Parts: sequence; C-alpha cells; structure tokens
Amino acid sequence: MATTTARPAALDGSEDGRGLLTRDDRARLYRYMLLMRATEERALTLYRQGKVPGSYYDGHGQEAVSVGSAYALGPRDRACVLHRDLGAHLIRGVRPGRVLAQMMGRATGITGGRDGNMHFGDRHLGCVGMVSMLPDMALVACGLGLAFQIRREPRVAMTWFGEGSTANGVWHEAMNVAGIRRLPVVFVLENNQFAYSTPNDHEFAVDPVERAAGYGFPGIKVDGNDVEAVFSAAAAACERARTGGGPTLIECDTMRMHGHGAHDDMRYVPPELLEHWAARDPVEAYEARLAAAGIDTAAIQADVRAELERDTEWALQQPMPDPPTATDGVFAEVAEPLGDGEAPWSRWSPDREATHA
Ligand SMILES: Cc1ncc(C[n+]2csc(CCOP(=O)(O)OP(=O)(O)O)c2C)c(N)n1
Repeated sequence: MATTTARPAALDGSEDGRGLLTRDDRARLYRYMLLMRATEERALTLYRQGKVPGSYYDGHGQEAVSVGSAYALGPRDRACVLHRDLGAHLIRGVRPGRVLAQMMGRATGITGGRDGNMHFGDRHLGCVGMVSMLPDMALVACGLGLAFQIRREPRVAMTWFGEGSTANGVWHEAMNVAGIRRLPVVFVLENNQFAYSTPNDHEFAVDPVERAAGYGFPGIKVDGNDVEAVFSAAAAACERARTGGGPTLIECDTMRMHGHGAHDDMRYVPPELLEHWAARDPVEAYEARLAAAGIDTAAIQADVRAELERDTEWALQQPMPDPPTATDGVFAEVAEPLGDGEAPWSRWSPDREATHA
C-alpha cells in the first residue's frame, strides 16, 4: 500500500482545498492552539511556584498536531489522549480551569484529585484517561474501534503517541489487530524528533510511517506544524474509518520544543535544531496566515488571555479533596458479601479487623 505525503492545505480565505474548513473553523483552530499553549504555560508557572506536584509534561511546539487531528472528530467519536495532547482535551470541551485544577490535585480536577498531571480524561466528553505504559492507549483505541464495529456504529477512535512508542511490541500488536479487522481507528504518530533523549537516528532505520503498509493500511506523512495539513489528513482518515475503510496511520513531523518534562533541561538537543524548529512555530505560523486572510487574531488572543485569567483564579480557589473520600470511585464495589457478612480481612488478620472496626 502506497505511503503518501499529504499536501498542506492552501489558505484562500474561504476554503482549505478540500472544502472542509470555513473561516470560523480556522479561527477556532487558532483559538484552540493558543488556548493549549497558554494553558500549558500557565501550568508550568504553577509548577515552578510549587503548586503542581511531580513533574510537568507539555506539548509546546506540537499544538498543531493535537488540535488539527482532534478537530476532525465528531461528538460520538472517542479520543485516547496522551501526555502532549492537551489540545484534544480542550476541543472535546474540557475547560482550562479544570485542567489547572487537575494539575494542582484539586477536588474539582478531572480525576477529583486522585491523580496528578497526566492520567486524566473526562469520559463524559469522550476522552479516555491516559495509560502511562506506552503505547498501550493504541490497544485501548483498538478495543473501542472493535466495539463500534460490532455494534455497527459509524464512530471512530483516535489515538496519539510519540515515535519512541513505535519501537514497543504493543504498538505492533495494535497495528496488526487494527489491520486484520479493519478497525475504525486513526493512529496519530507525533514524531517530535526525540524519545526523551534518544534522537530519531537512534530510534529506527526506516521511517515508522512505512510500517503501516506492512499491516495492510495507509500511512500518511504530514507537516505536523501545519494545523490545516494535520486536520485535512485526519478528516480523510476519520471518513475512511467511519465508512468501513479501516485504520490509517498519520505521521506528523514536528518538534518537542520543551524538555521531556519540566525537570529536563534538554541539553542533549543541538541548539541549531531548536532554532530551525523555532522558526516554524505552529502557532505563530498560523497566526500569520490567518492575519493575512483578514481574520482578527488579536481579538482571539485577548479572548484567550481573559479566559485563562478567569480560569486560573477559579482553579486556585478550588479545595483539595477530602481525605476520607480518596478511594471513592477508584475501586469496583464488591457486589456480594464473601460469607456471613464477615469482612474479608478478618480471616487472616484479627489486628487489621480491629483497625477497621
Ligand atoms: C513501556 C514504557 N516504557 C518506558 C516508559 C517511560 N517513558 C515515558 S515517556 C518516554 C519517552 C517516549 O517517547 P515518545 O514515544 O517519542 O513520546 P514523546 O514523549 O517524545 O512525546 C518514556 C521512555 C513508559 N512510559 N512506558
């Protein structure tokens, strides 16, 4: 199966070359990219102020991938989102305030303070919480795709992962099962040049997009810093999946402009490489294109700034979770007593029984 390179969409003020994006869509794409960047910058500030526990992981420089691809999903589709894809959460309707509350472990964060800054996803908005083992979310997406297929529902599961994840056996299992069963799954590969400190030329001998052919479905490579090119490829892949055409792998060529996490000074990245990609910043490039097309980007910027100020203030006022509720909703309820109404631990530990009495 041929591997193709999608052409970046042309901006002519009214169409994207495929007739899918209106002016309003373009303004929204810009807004979400800006919102993702601004929210992550704010979260980083909160981290540096000691308000975000652990480390902090962002997608600075990868906004076009996250936003362009997620924008192609419909409300009934599902998003298996990873650590650099805040834009996907925002597009699905998660408010920046809830994201910031999540980062700070507050009770009104997405997991109610039961997790830090990574494994969250609002199921009511169609976002599946991240699984840390990479790239296990690809298999979760296949499971969703299989359910949609069995129920004959025209729905799509989209999943994101870095190029480092394509070296893991789980990724190949996901690609294999998706290819065999022609599952309605869109695999979005974010090739951000580094898997932690490992550069591309130490990661693979053959561009991972080529591997799709080995599993019997198309692989498409796009400029991951061009939000319309990403959207265009994702919209075509979703349409293909929805109409029984099976999976697609979309490789988005981009760059991780920050360290792996906030703790990482990324001194292993050559400065000239960073300069090269900084000149192709996805948010700035799109702003220039929209401004040239007469879209009021300054108004969008002001709107995003105001929203973030409001949401930050709200997030900072949110309470920490109440400790006695810490395990609420975490474990499955035991459906039936194990015998005579006796607590299970009493059979092996009278001390423990006493503690829990
Ligand atoms: C199976 C597994 N091995 C190792 C890790 C630790 N780890 C977390 S992120 C990361 C780098 C992943 O690189 P890539 O897939 O390219 O994604 P990126 O972080 O660059 O977006 C590693 C090794 C993990 N989460 N899961």
